[in-house]
Amino acid sequence: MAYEFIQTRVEGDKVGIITLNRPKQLNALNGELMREMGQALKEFDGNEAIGCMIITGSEKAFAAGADIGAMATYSFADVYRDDYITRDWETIRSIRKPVIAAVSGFALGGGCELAMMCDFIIAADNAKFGQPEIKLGVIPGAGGTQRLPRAVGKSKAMDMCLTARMMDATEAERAGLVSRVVPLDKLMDEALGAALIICGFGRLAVMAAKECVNRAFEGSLNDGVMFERRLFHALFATTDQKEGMDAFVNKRAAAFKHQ
Ligand code: CO8
Repeated sequence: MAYEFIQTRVEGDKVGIITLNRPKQLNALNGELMREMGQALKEFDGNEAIGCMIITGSEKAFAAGADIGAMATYSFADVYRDDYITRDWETIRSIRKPVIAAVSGFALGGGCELAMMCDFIIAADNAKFGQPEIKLGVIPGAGGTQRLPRAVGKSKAMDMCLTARMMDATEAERAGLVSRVVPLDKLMDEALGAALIICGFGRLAVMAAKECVNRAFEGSLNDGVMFERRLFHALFATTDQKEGMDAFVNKRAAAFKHQ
């Protein structure tokens, strides 16, 4: 299957690898990319030969967030009526085989959220994680306000969401956001090694372990994510969202009016 915004390949006949492929936009996540990723994940999940998947980006960016240019002019009515952006982001949650995020470079906004939707994160030493949506006059919209506190605790999650600061790989490992940090040139070897170990175990036990850990992690997450989505969509009714995103697109500082 040929995709426009992702590349797929199979390693060792059993590990499905999805590489985000919008390098000029630092792998900014648009609707079509997320649709393609959902399709690729579902195909690997349904392929008897595949035992584990890896999602990765480029050296500079896993993904620098949802595509701000695409979102900049949307109204509340647009995003709420069409469940815009959020629609195709949920596919990954229905995947039953393990999905590893191999993160190098920026994992910001929706990019950080995508990494957190994977089962675990292996980071290169140049990885940077952040939820900078507040700078755009919005908030995380794909589970960031729910998964980040569960991963790193309330204080650090508040710090990240309210100040928009980035966390480097060392801090991310210390805080429990990522499971391992490796030198950049070893990232894919490390992720592939972990995936092949998983593939060597019984498929049913692997799926059951994933399901159970998620059960522990996701109690009442649905409510949290729905709540977050309504507020994320509602922020498209504000002047500050238009200002924040227009400022980014036009490469100028935002002047928020708090309305
Ligand atoms: N969207 C669109 N384009 C982007 C994005 C983005 N998120 N990030 C970078 N780009 C583009 C830039 O516009 C630039 O394009 P061009 O070359 O045409 O000017 C190109 O990528 C390279 O970027 P920079 O020149 O800015 O590269 P730098 O190395 O100077 O900076 C940064 C890298 C720090 C990553 C910077 O690009 C940046 O701050 N990007 C935006 C990060 C951000 O705010 N992310 C959050 C986006 S909002 C979001 O993710 C909401 C999630 C909601 C999900 C809801 C779904 C359910």
